Amino acid sequence: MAYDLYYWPMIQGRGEFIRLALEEAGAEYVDVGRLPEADGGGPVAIRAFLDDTANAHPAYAPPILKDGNVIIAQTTNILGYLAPRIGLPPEGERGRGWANSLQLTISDLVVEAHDAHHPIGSALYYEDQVEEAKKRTPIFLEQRVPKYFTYFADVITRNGDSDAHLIGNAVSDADLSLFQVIAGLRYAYPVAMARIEPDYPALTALHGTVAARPNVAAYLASERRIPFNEMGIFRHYPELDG
Ligand SMILES: N[C@@H](CCC(=O)N[C@@H](CS)C(=O)NCC(=O)O)C(=O)O
Repeated sequence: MAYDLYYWPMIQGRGEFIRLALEEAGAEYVDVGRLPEADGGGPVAIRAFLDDTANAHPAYAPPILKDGNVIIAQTTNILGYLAPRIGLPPEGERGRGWANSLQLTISDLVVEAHDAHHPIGSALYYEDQVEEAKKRTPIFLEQRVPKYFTYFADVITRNGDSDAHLIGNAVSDADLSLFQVIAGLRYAYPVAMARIEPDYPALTALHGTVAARPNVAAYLASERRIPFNEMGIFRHYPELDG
């Protein structure tokens, strides 16, 4: 039976971490929000799912995964549930605990990436907080990104795999998520990333390893991959780059 992914259809957002895992594994899934409204999709379907009072385990926010009558929310939680079921490593309690630690750290970085352009409030327009974003983004790029990158590059080095995986010698859900963050930061900050990334060749190698996976490459080239845009987590505002 196909998994149902409930996520906003106009952005990659946090739904992309789930899409990438499902795509790499070749798992069958329905991206409910991207179906036409006439077929039960669109943002209306996501809203209706969130508001469904019959749901005993209501989710606070998308992404949400439905597997039969199992409903799971929170990106890292979803990936922890999905990975062993769709054949993504690592296996076992110890391995999954490590993967989840990495996913939660990636998720912290994702929050900071979002808050760099929305430092005052996510419900406000970017235009209403540009001046604050201009103060926060240099700190994000000069202090926080290098600190996270140093950490992840160290994890790759300690893992010791020549293809730059975070865990073991095969692509895990953690690799897929870190790939997405690197891709997002490259989109949002081409100038700054051209300066920062060369200090972290292990991360460039991980990005290349994941992008070359046949299922990932096919997905990235397909219409299923929503282009980055200025509604998502990683937004390109030239005045914040550099
Ligand atoms: N910690 C949650 C965050 C979920 C989240 O913030 N979802 C966003 C879209 S990416 C949303 O719709 N948020 C609505 C809100 O926070 O009010 C996760 O990792 O899944």
